[in-house]
Amino acid sequence: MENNDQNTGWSLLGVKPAVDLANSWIQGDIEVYVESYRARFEWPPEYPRRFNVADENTPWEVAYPAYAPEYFVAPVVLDNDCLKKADGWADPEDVSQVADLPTESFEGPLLRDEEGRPLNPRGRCGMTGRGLLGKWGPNYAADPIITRVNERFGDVEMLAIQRKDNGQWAIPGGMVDKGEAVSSTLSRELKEETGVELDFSDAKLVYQGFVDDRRSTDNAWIESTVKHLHLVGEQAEKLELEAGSDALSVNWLPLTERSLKKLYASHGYFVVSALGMLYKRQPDALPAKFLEVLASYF
Ligand code: RP5
Repeated sequence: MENNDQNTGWSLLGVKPAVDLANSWIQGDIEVYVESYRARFEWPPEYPRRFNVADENTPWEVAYPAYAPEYFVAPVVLDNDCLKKADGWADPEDVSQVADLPTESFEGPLLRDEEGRPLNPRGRCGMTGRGLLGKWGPNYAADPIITRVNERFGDVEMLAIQRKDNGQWAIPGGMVDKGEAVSSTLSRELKEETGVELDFSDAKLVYQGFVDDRRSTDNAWIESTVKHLHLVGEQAEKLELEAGSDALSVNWLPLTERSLKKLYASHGYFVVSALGMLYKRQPDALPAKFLEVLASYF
């Protein structure tokens, strides 16, 4: 007999265990956690080498007397100290001078070290200081995910930028400016990086929390609000794309197992989550063959 489960739409898949896993995850039975991997094993070229932290030594609760990470704050961060420069976007280097140092983030209450510096909720990263990040503690970002189905090829695509800093494809997200509402950041970043103007009032919330970004340190990291808009029909066709100053290029990126896994930071996970949520709300919004791609992410 043919292996076709008409009711679920998983019939073309031939990778049952992964599909079962994906299905359970889409139904909300499995919680996926964004772990720190890039935050421990990757870093931008201007960073010193990270201290190598094994999985079991990552949590702050685990005593690790041999831990001796380097302290690093990039010169561009020191040059943008808001107490020294009128339009500076960075906190002062002396953490005790930060007026509104957060005590909690999307990840919950924050620990501090003996100097009063906030501690990364995912544990040790192999480097102290702020690296390239301006804020002590959480540095808030916003990530607008825009997807569509390419009717010609039957692919699911996302509006993606190629980042200037490392050439990786990414969601066109960015940092939330001081006093800015996240909904404004989503549309501002999308416009600045892709030339596209969209209203996010109906966008679906996908995720709020830690991003596994290679700029992370023990004392500074990125947390993002991720929202999703899935475009259909003319709305998806008529957008005119223009790469902004932070992007090498902008394009509709076909989503495959490989392209999703190669996205910047935790962006692959965010996009898979957004599309899993869409599938749960509206199973016919995605071509059946795309479910294989979602399943392959696990
Ligand atoms: C990622 O870095 C976030 O998910 C967001 O996409 C991005 C913000 O940093 P910039 O693009 O402004 O460098 O961690």
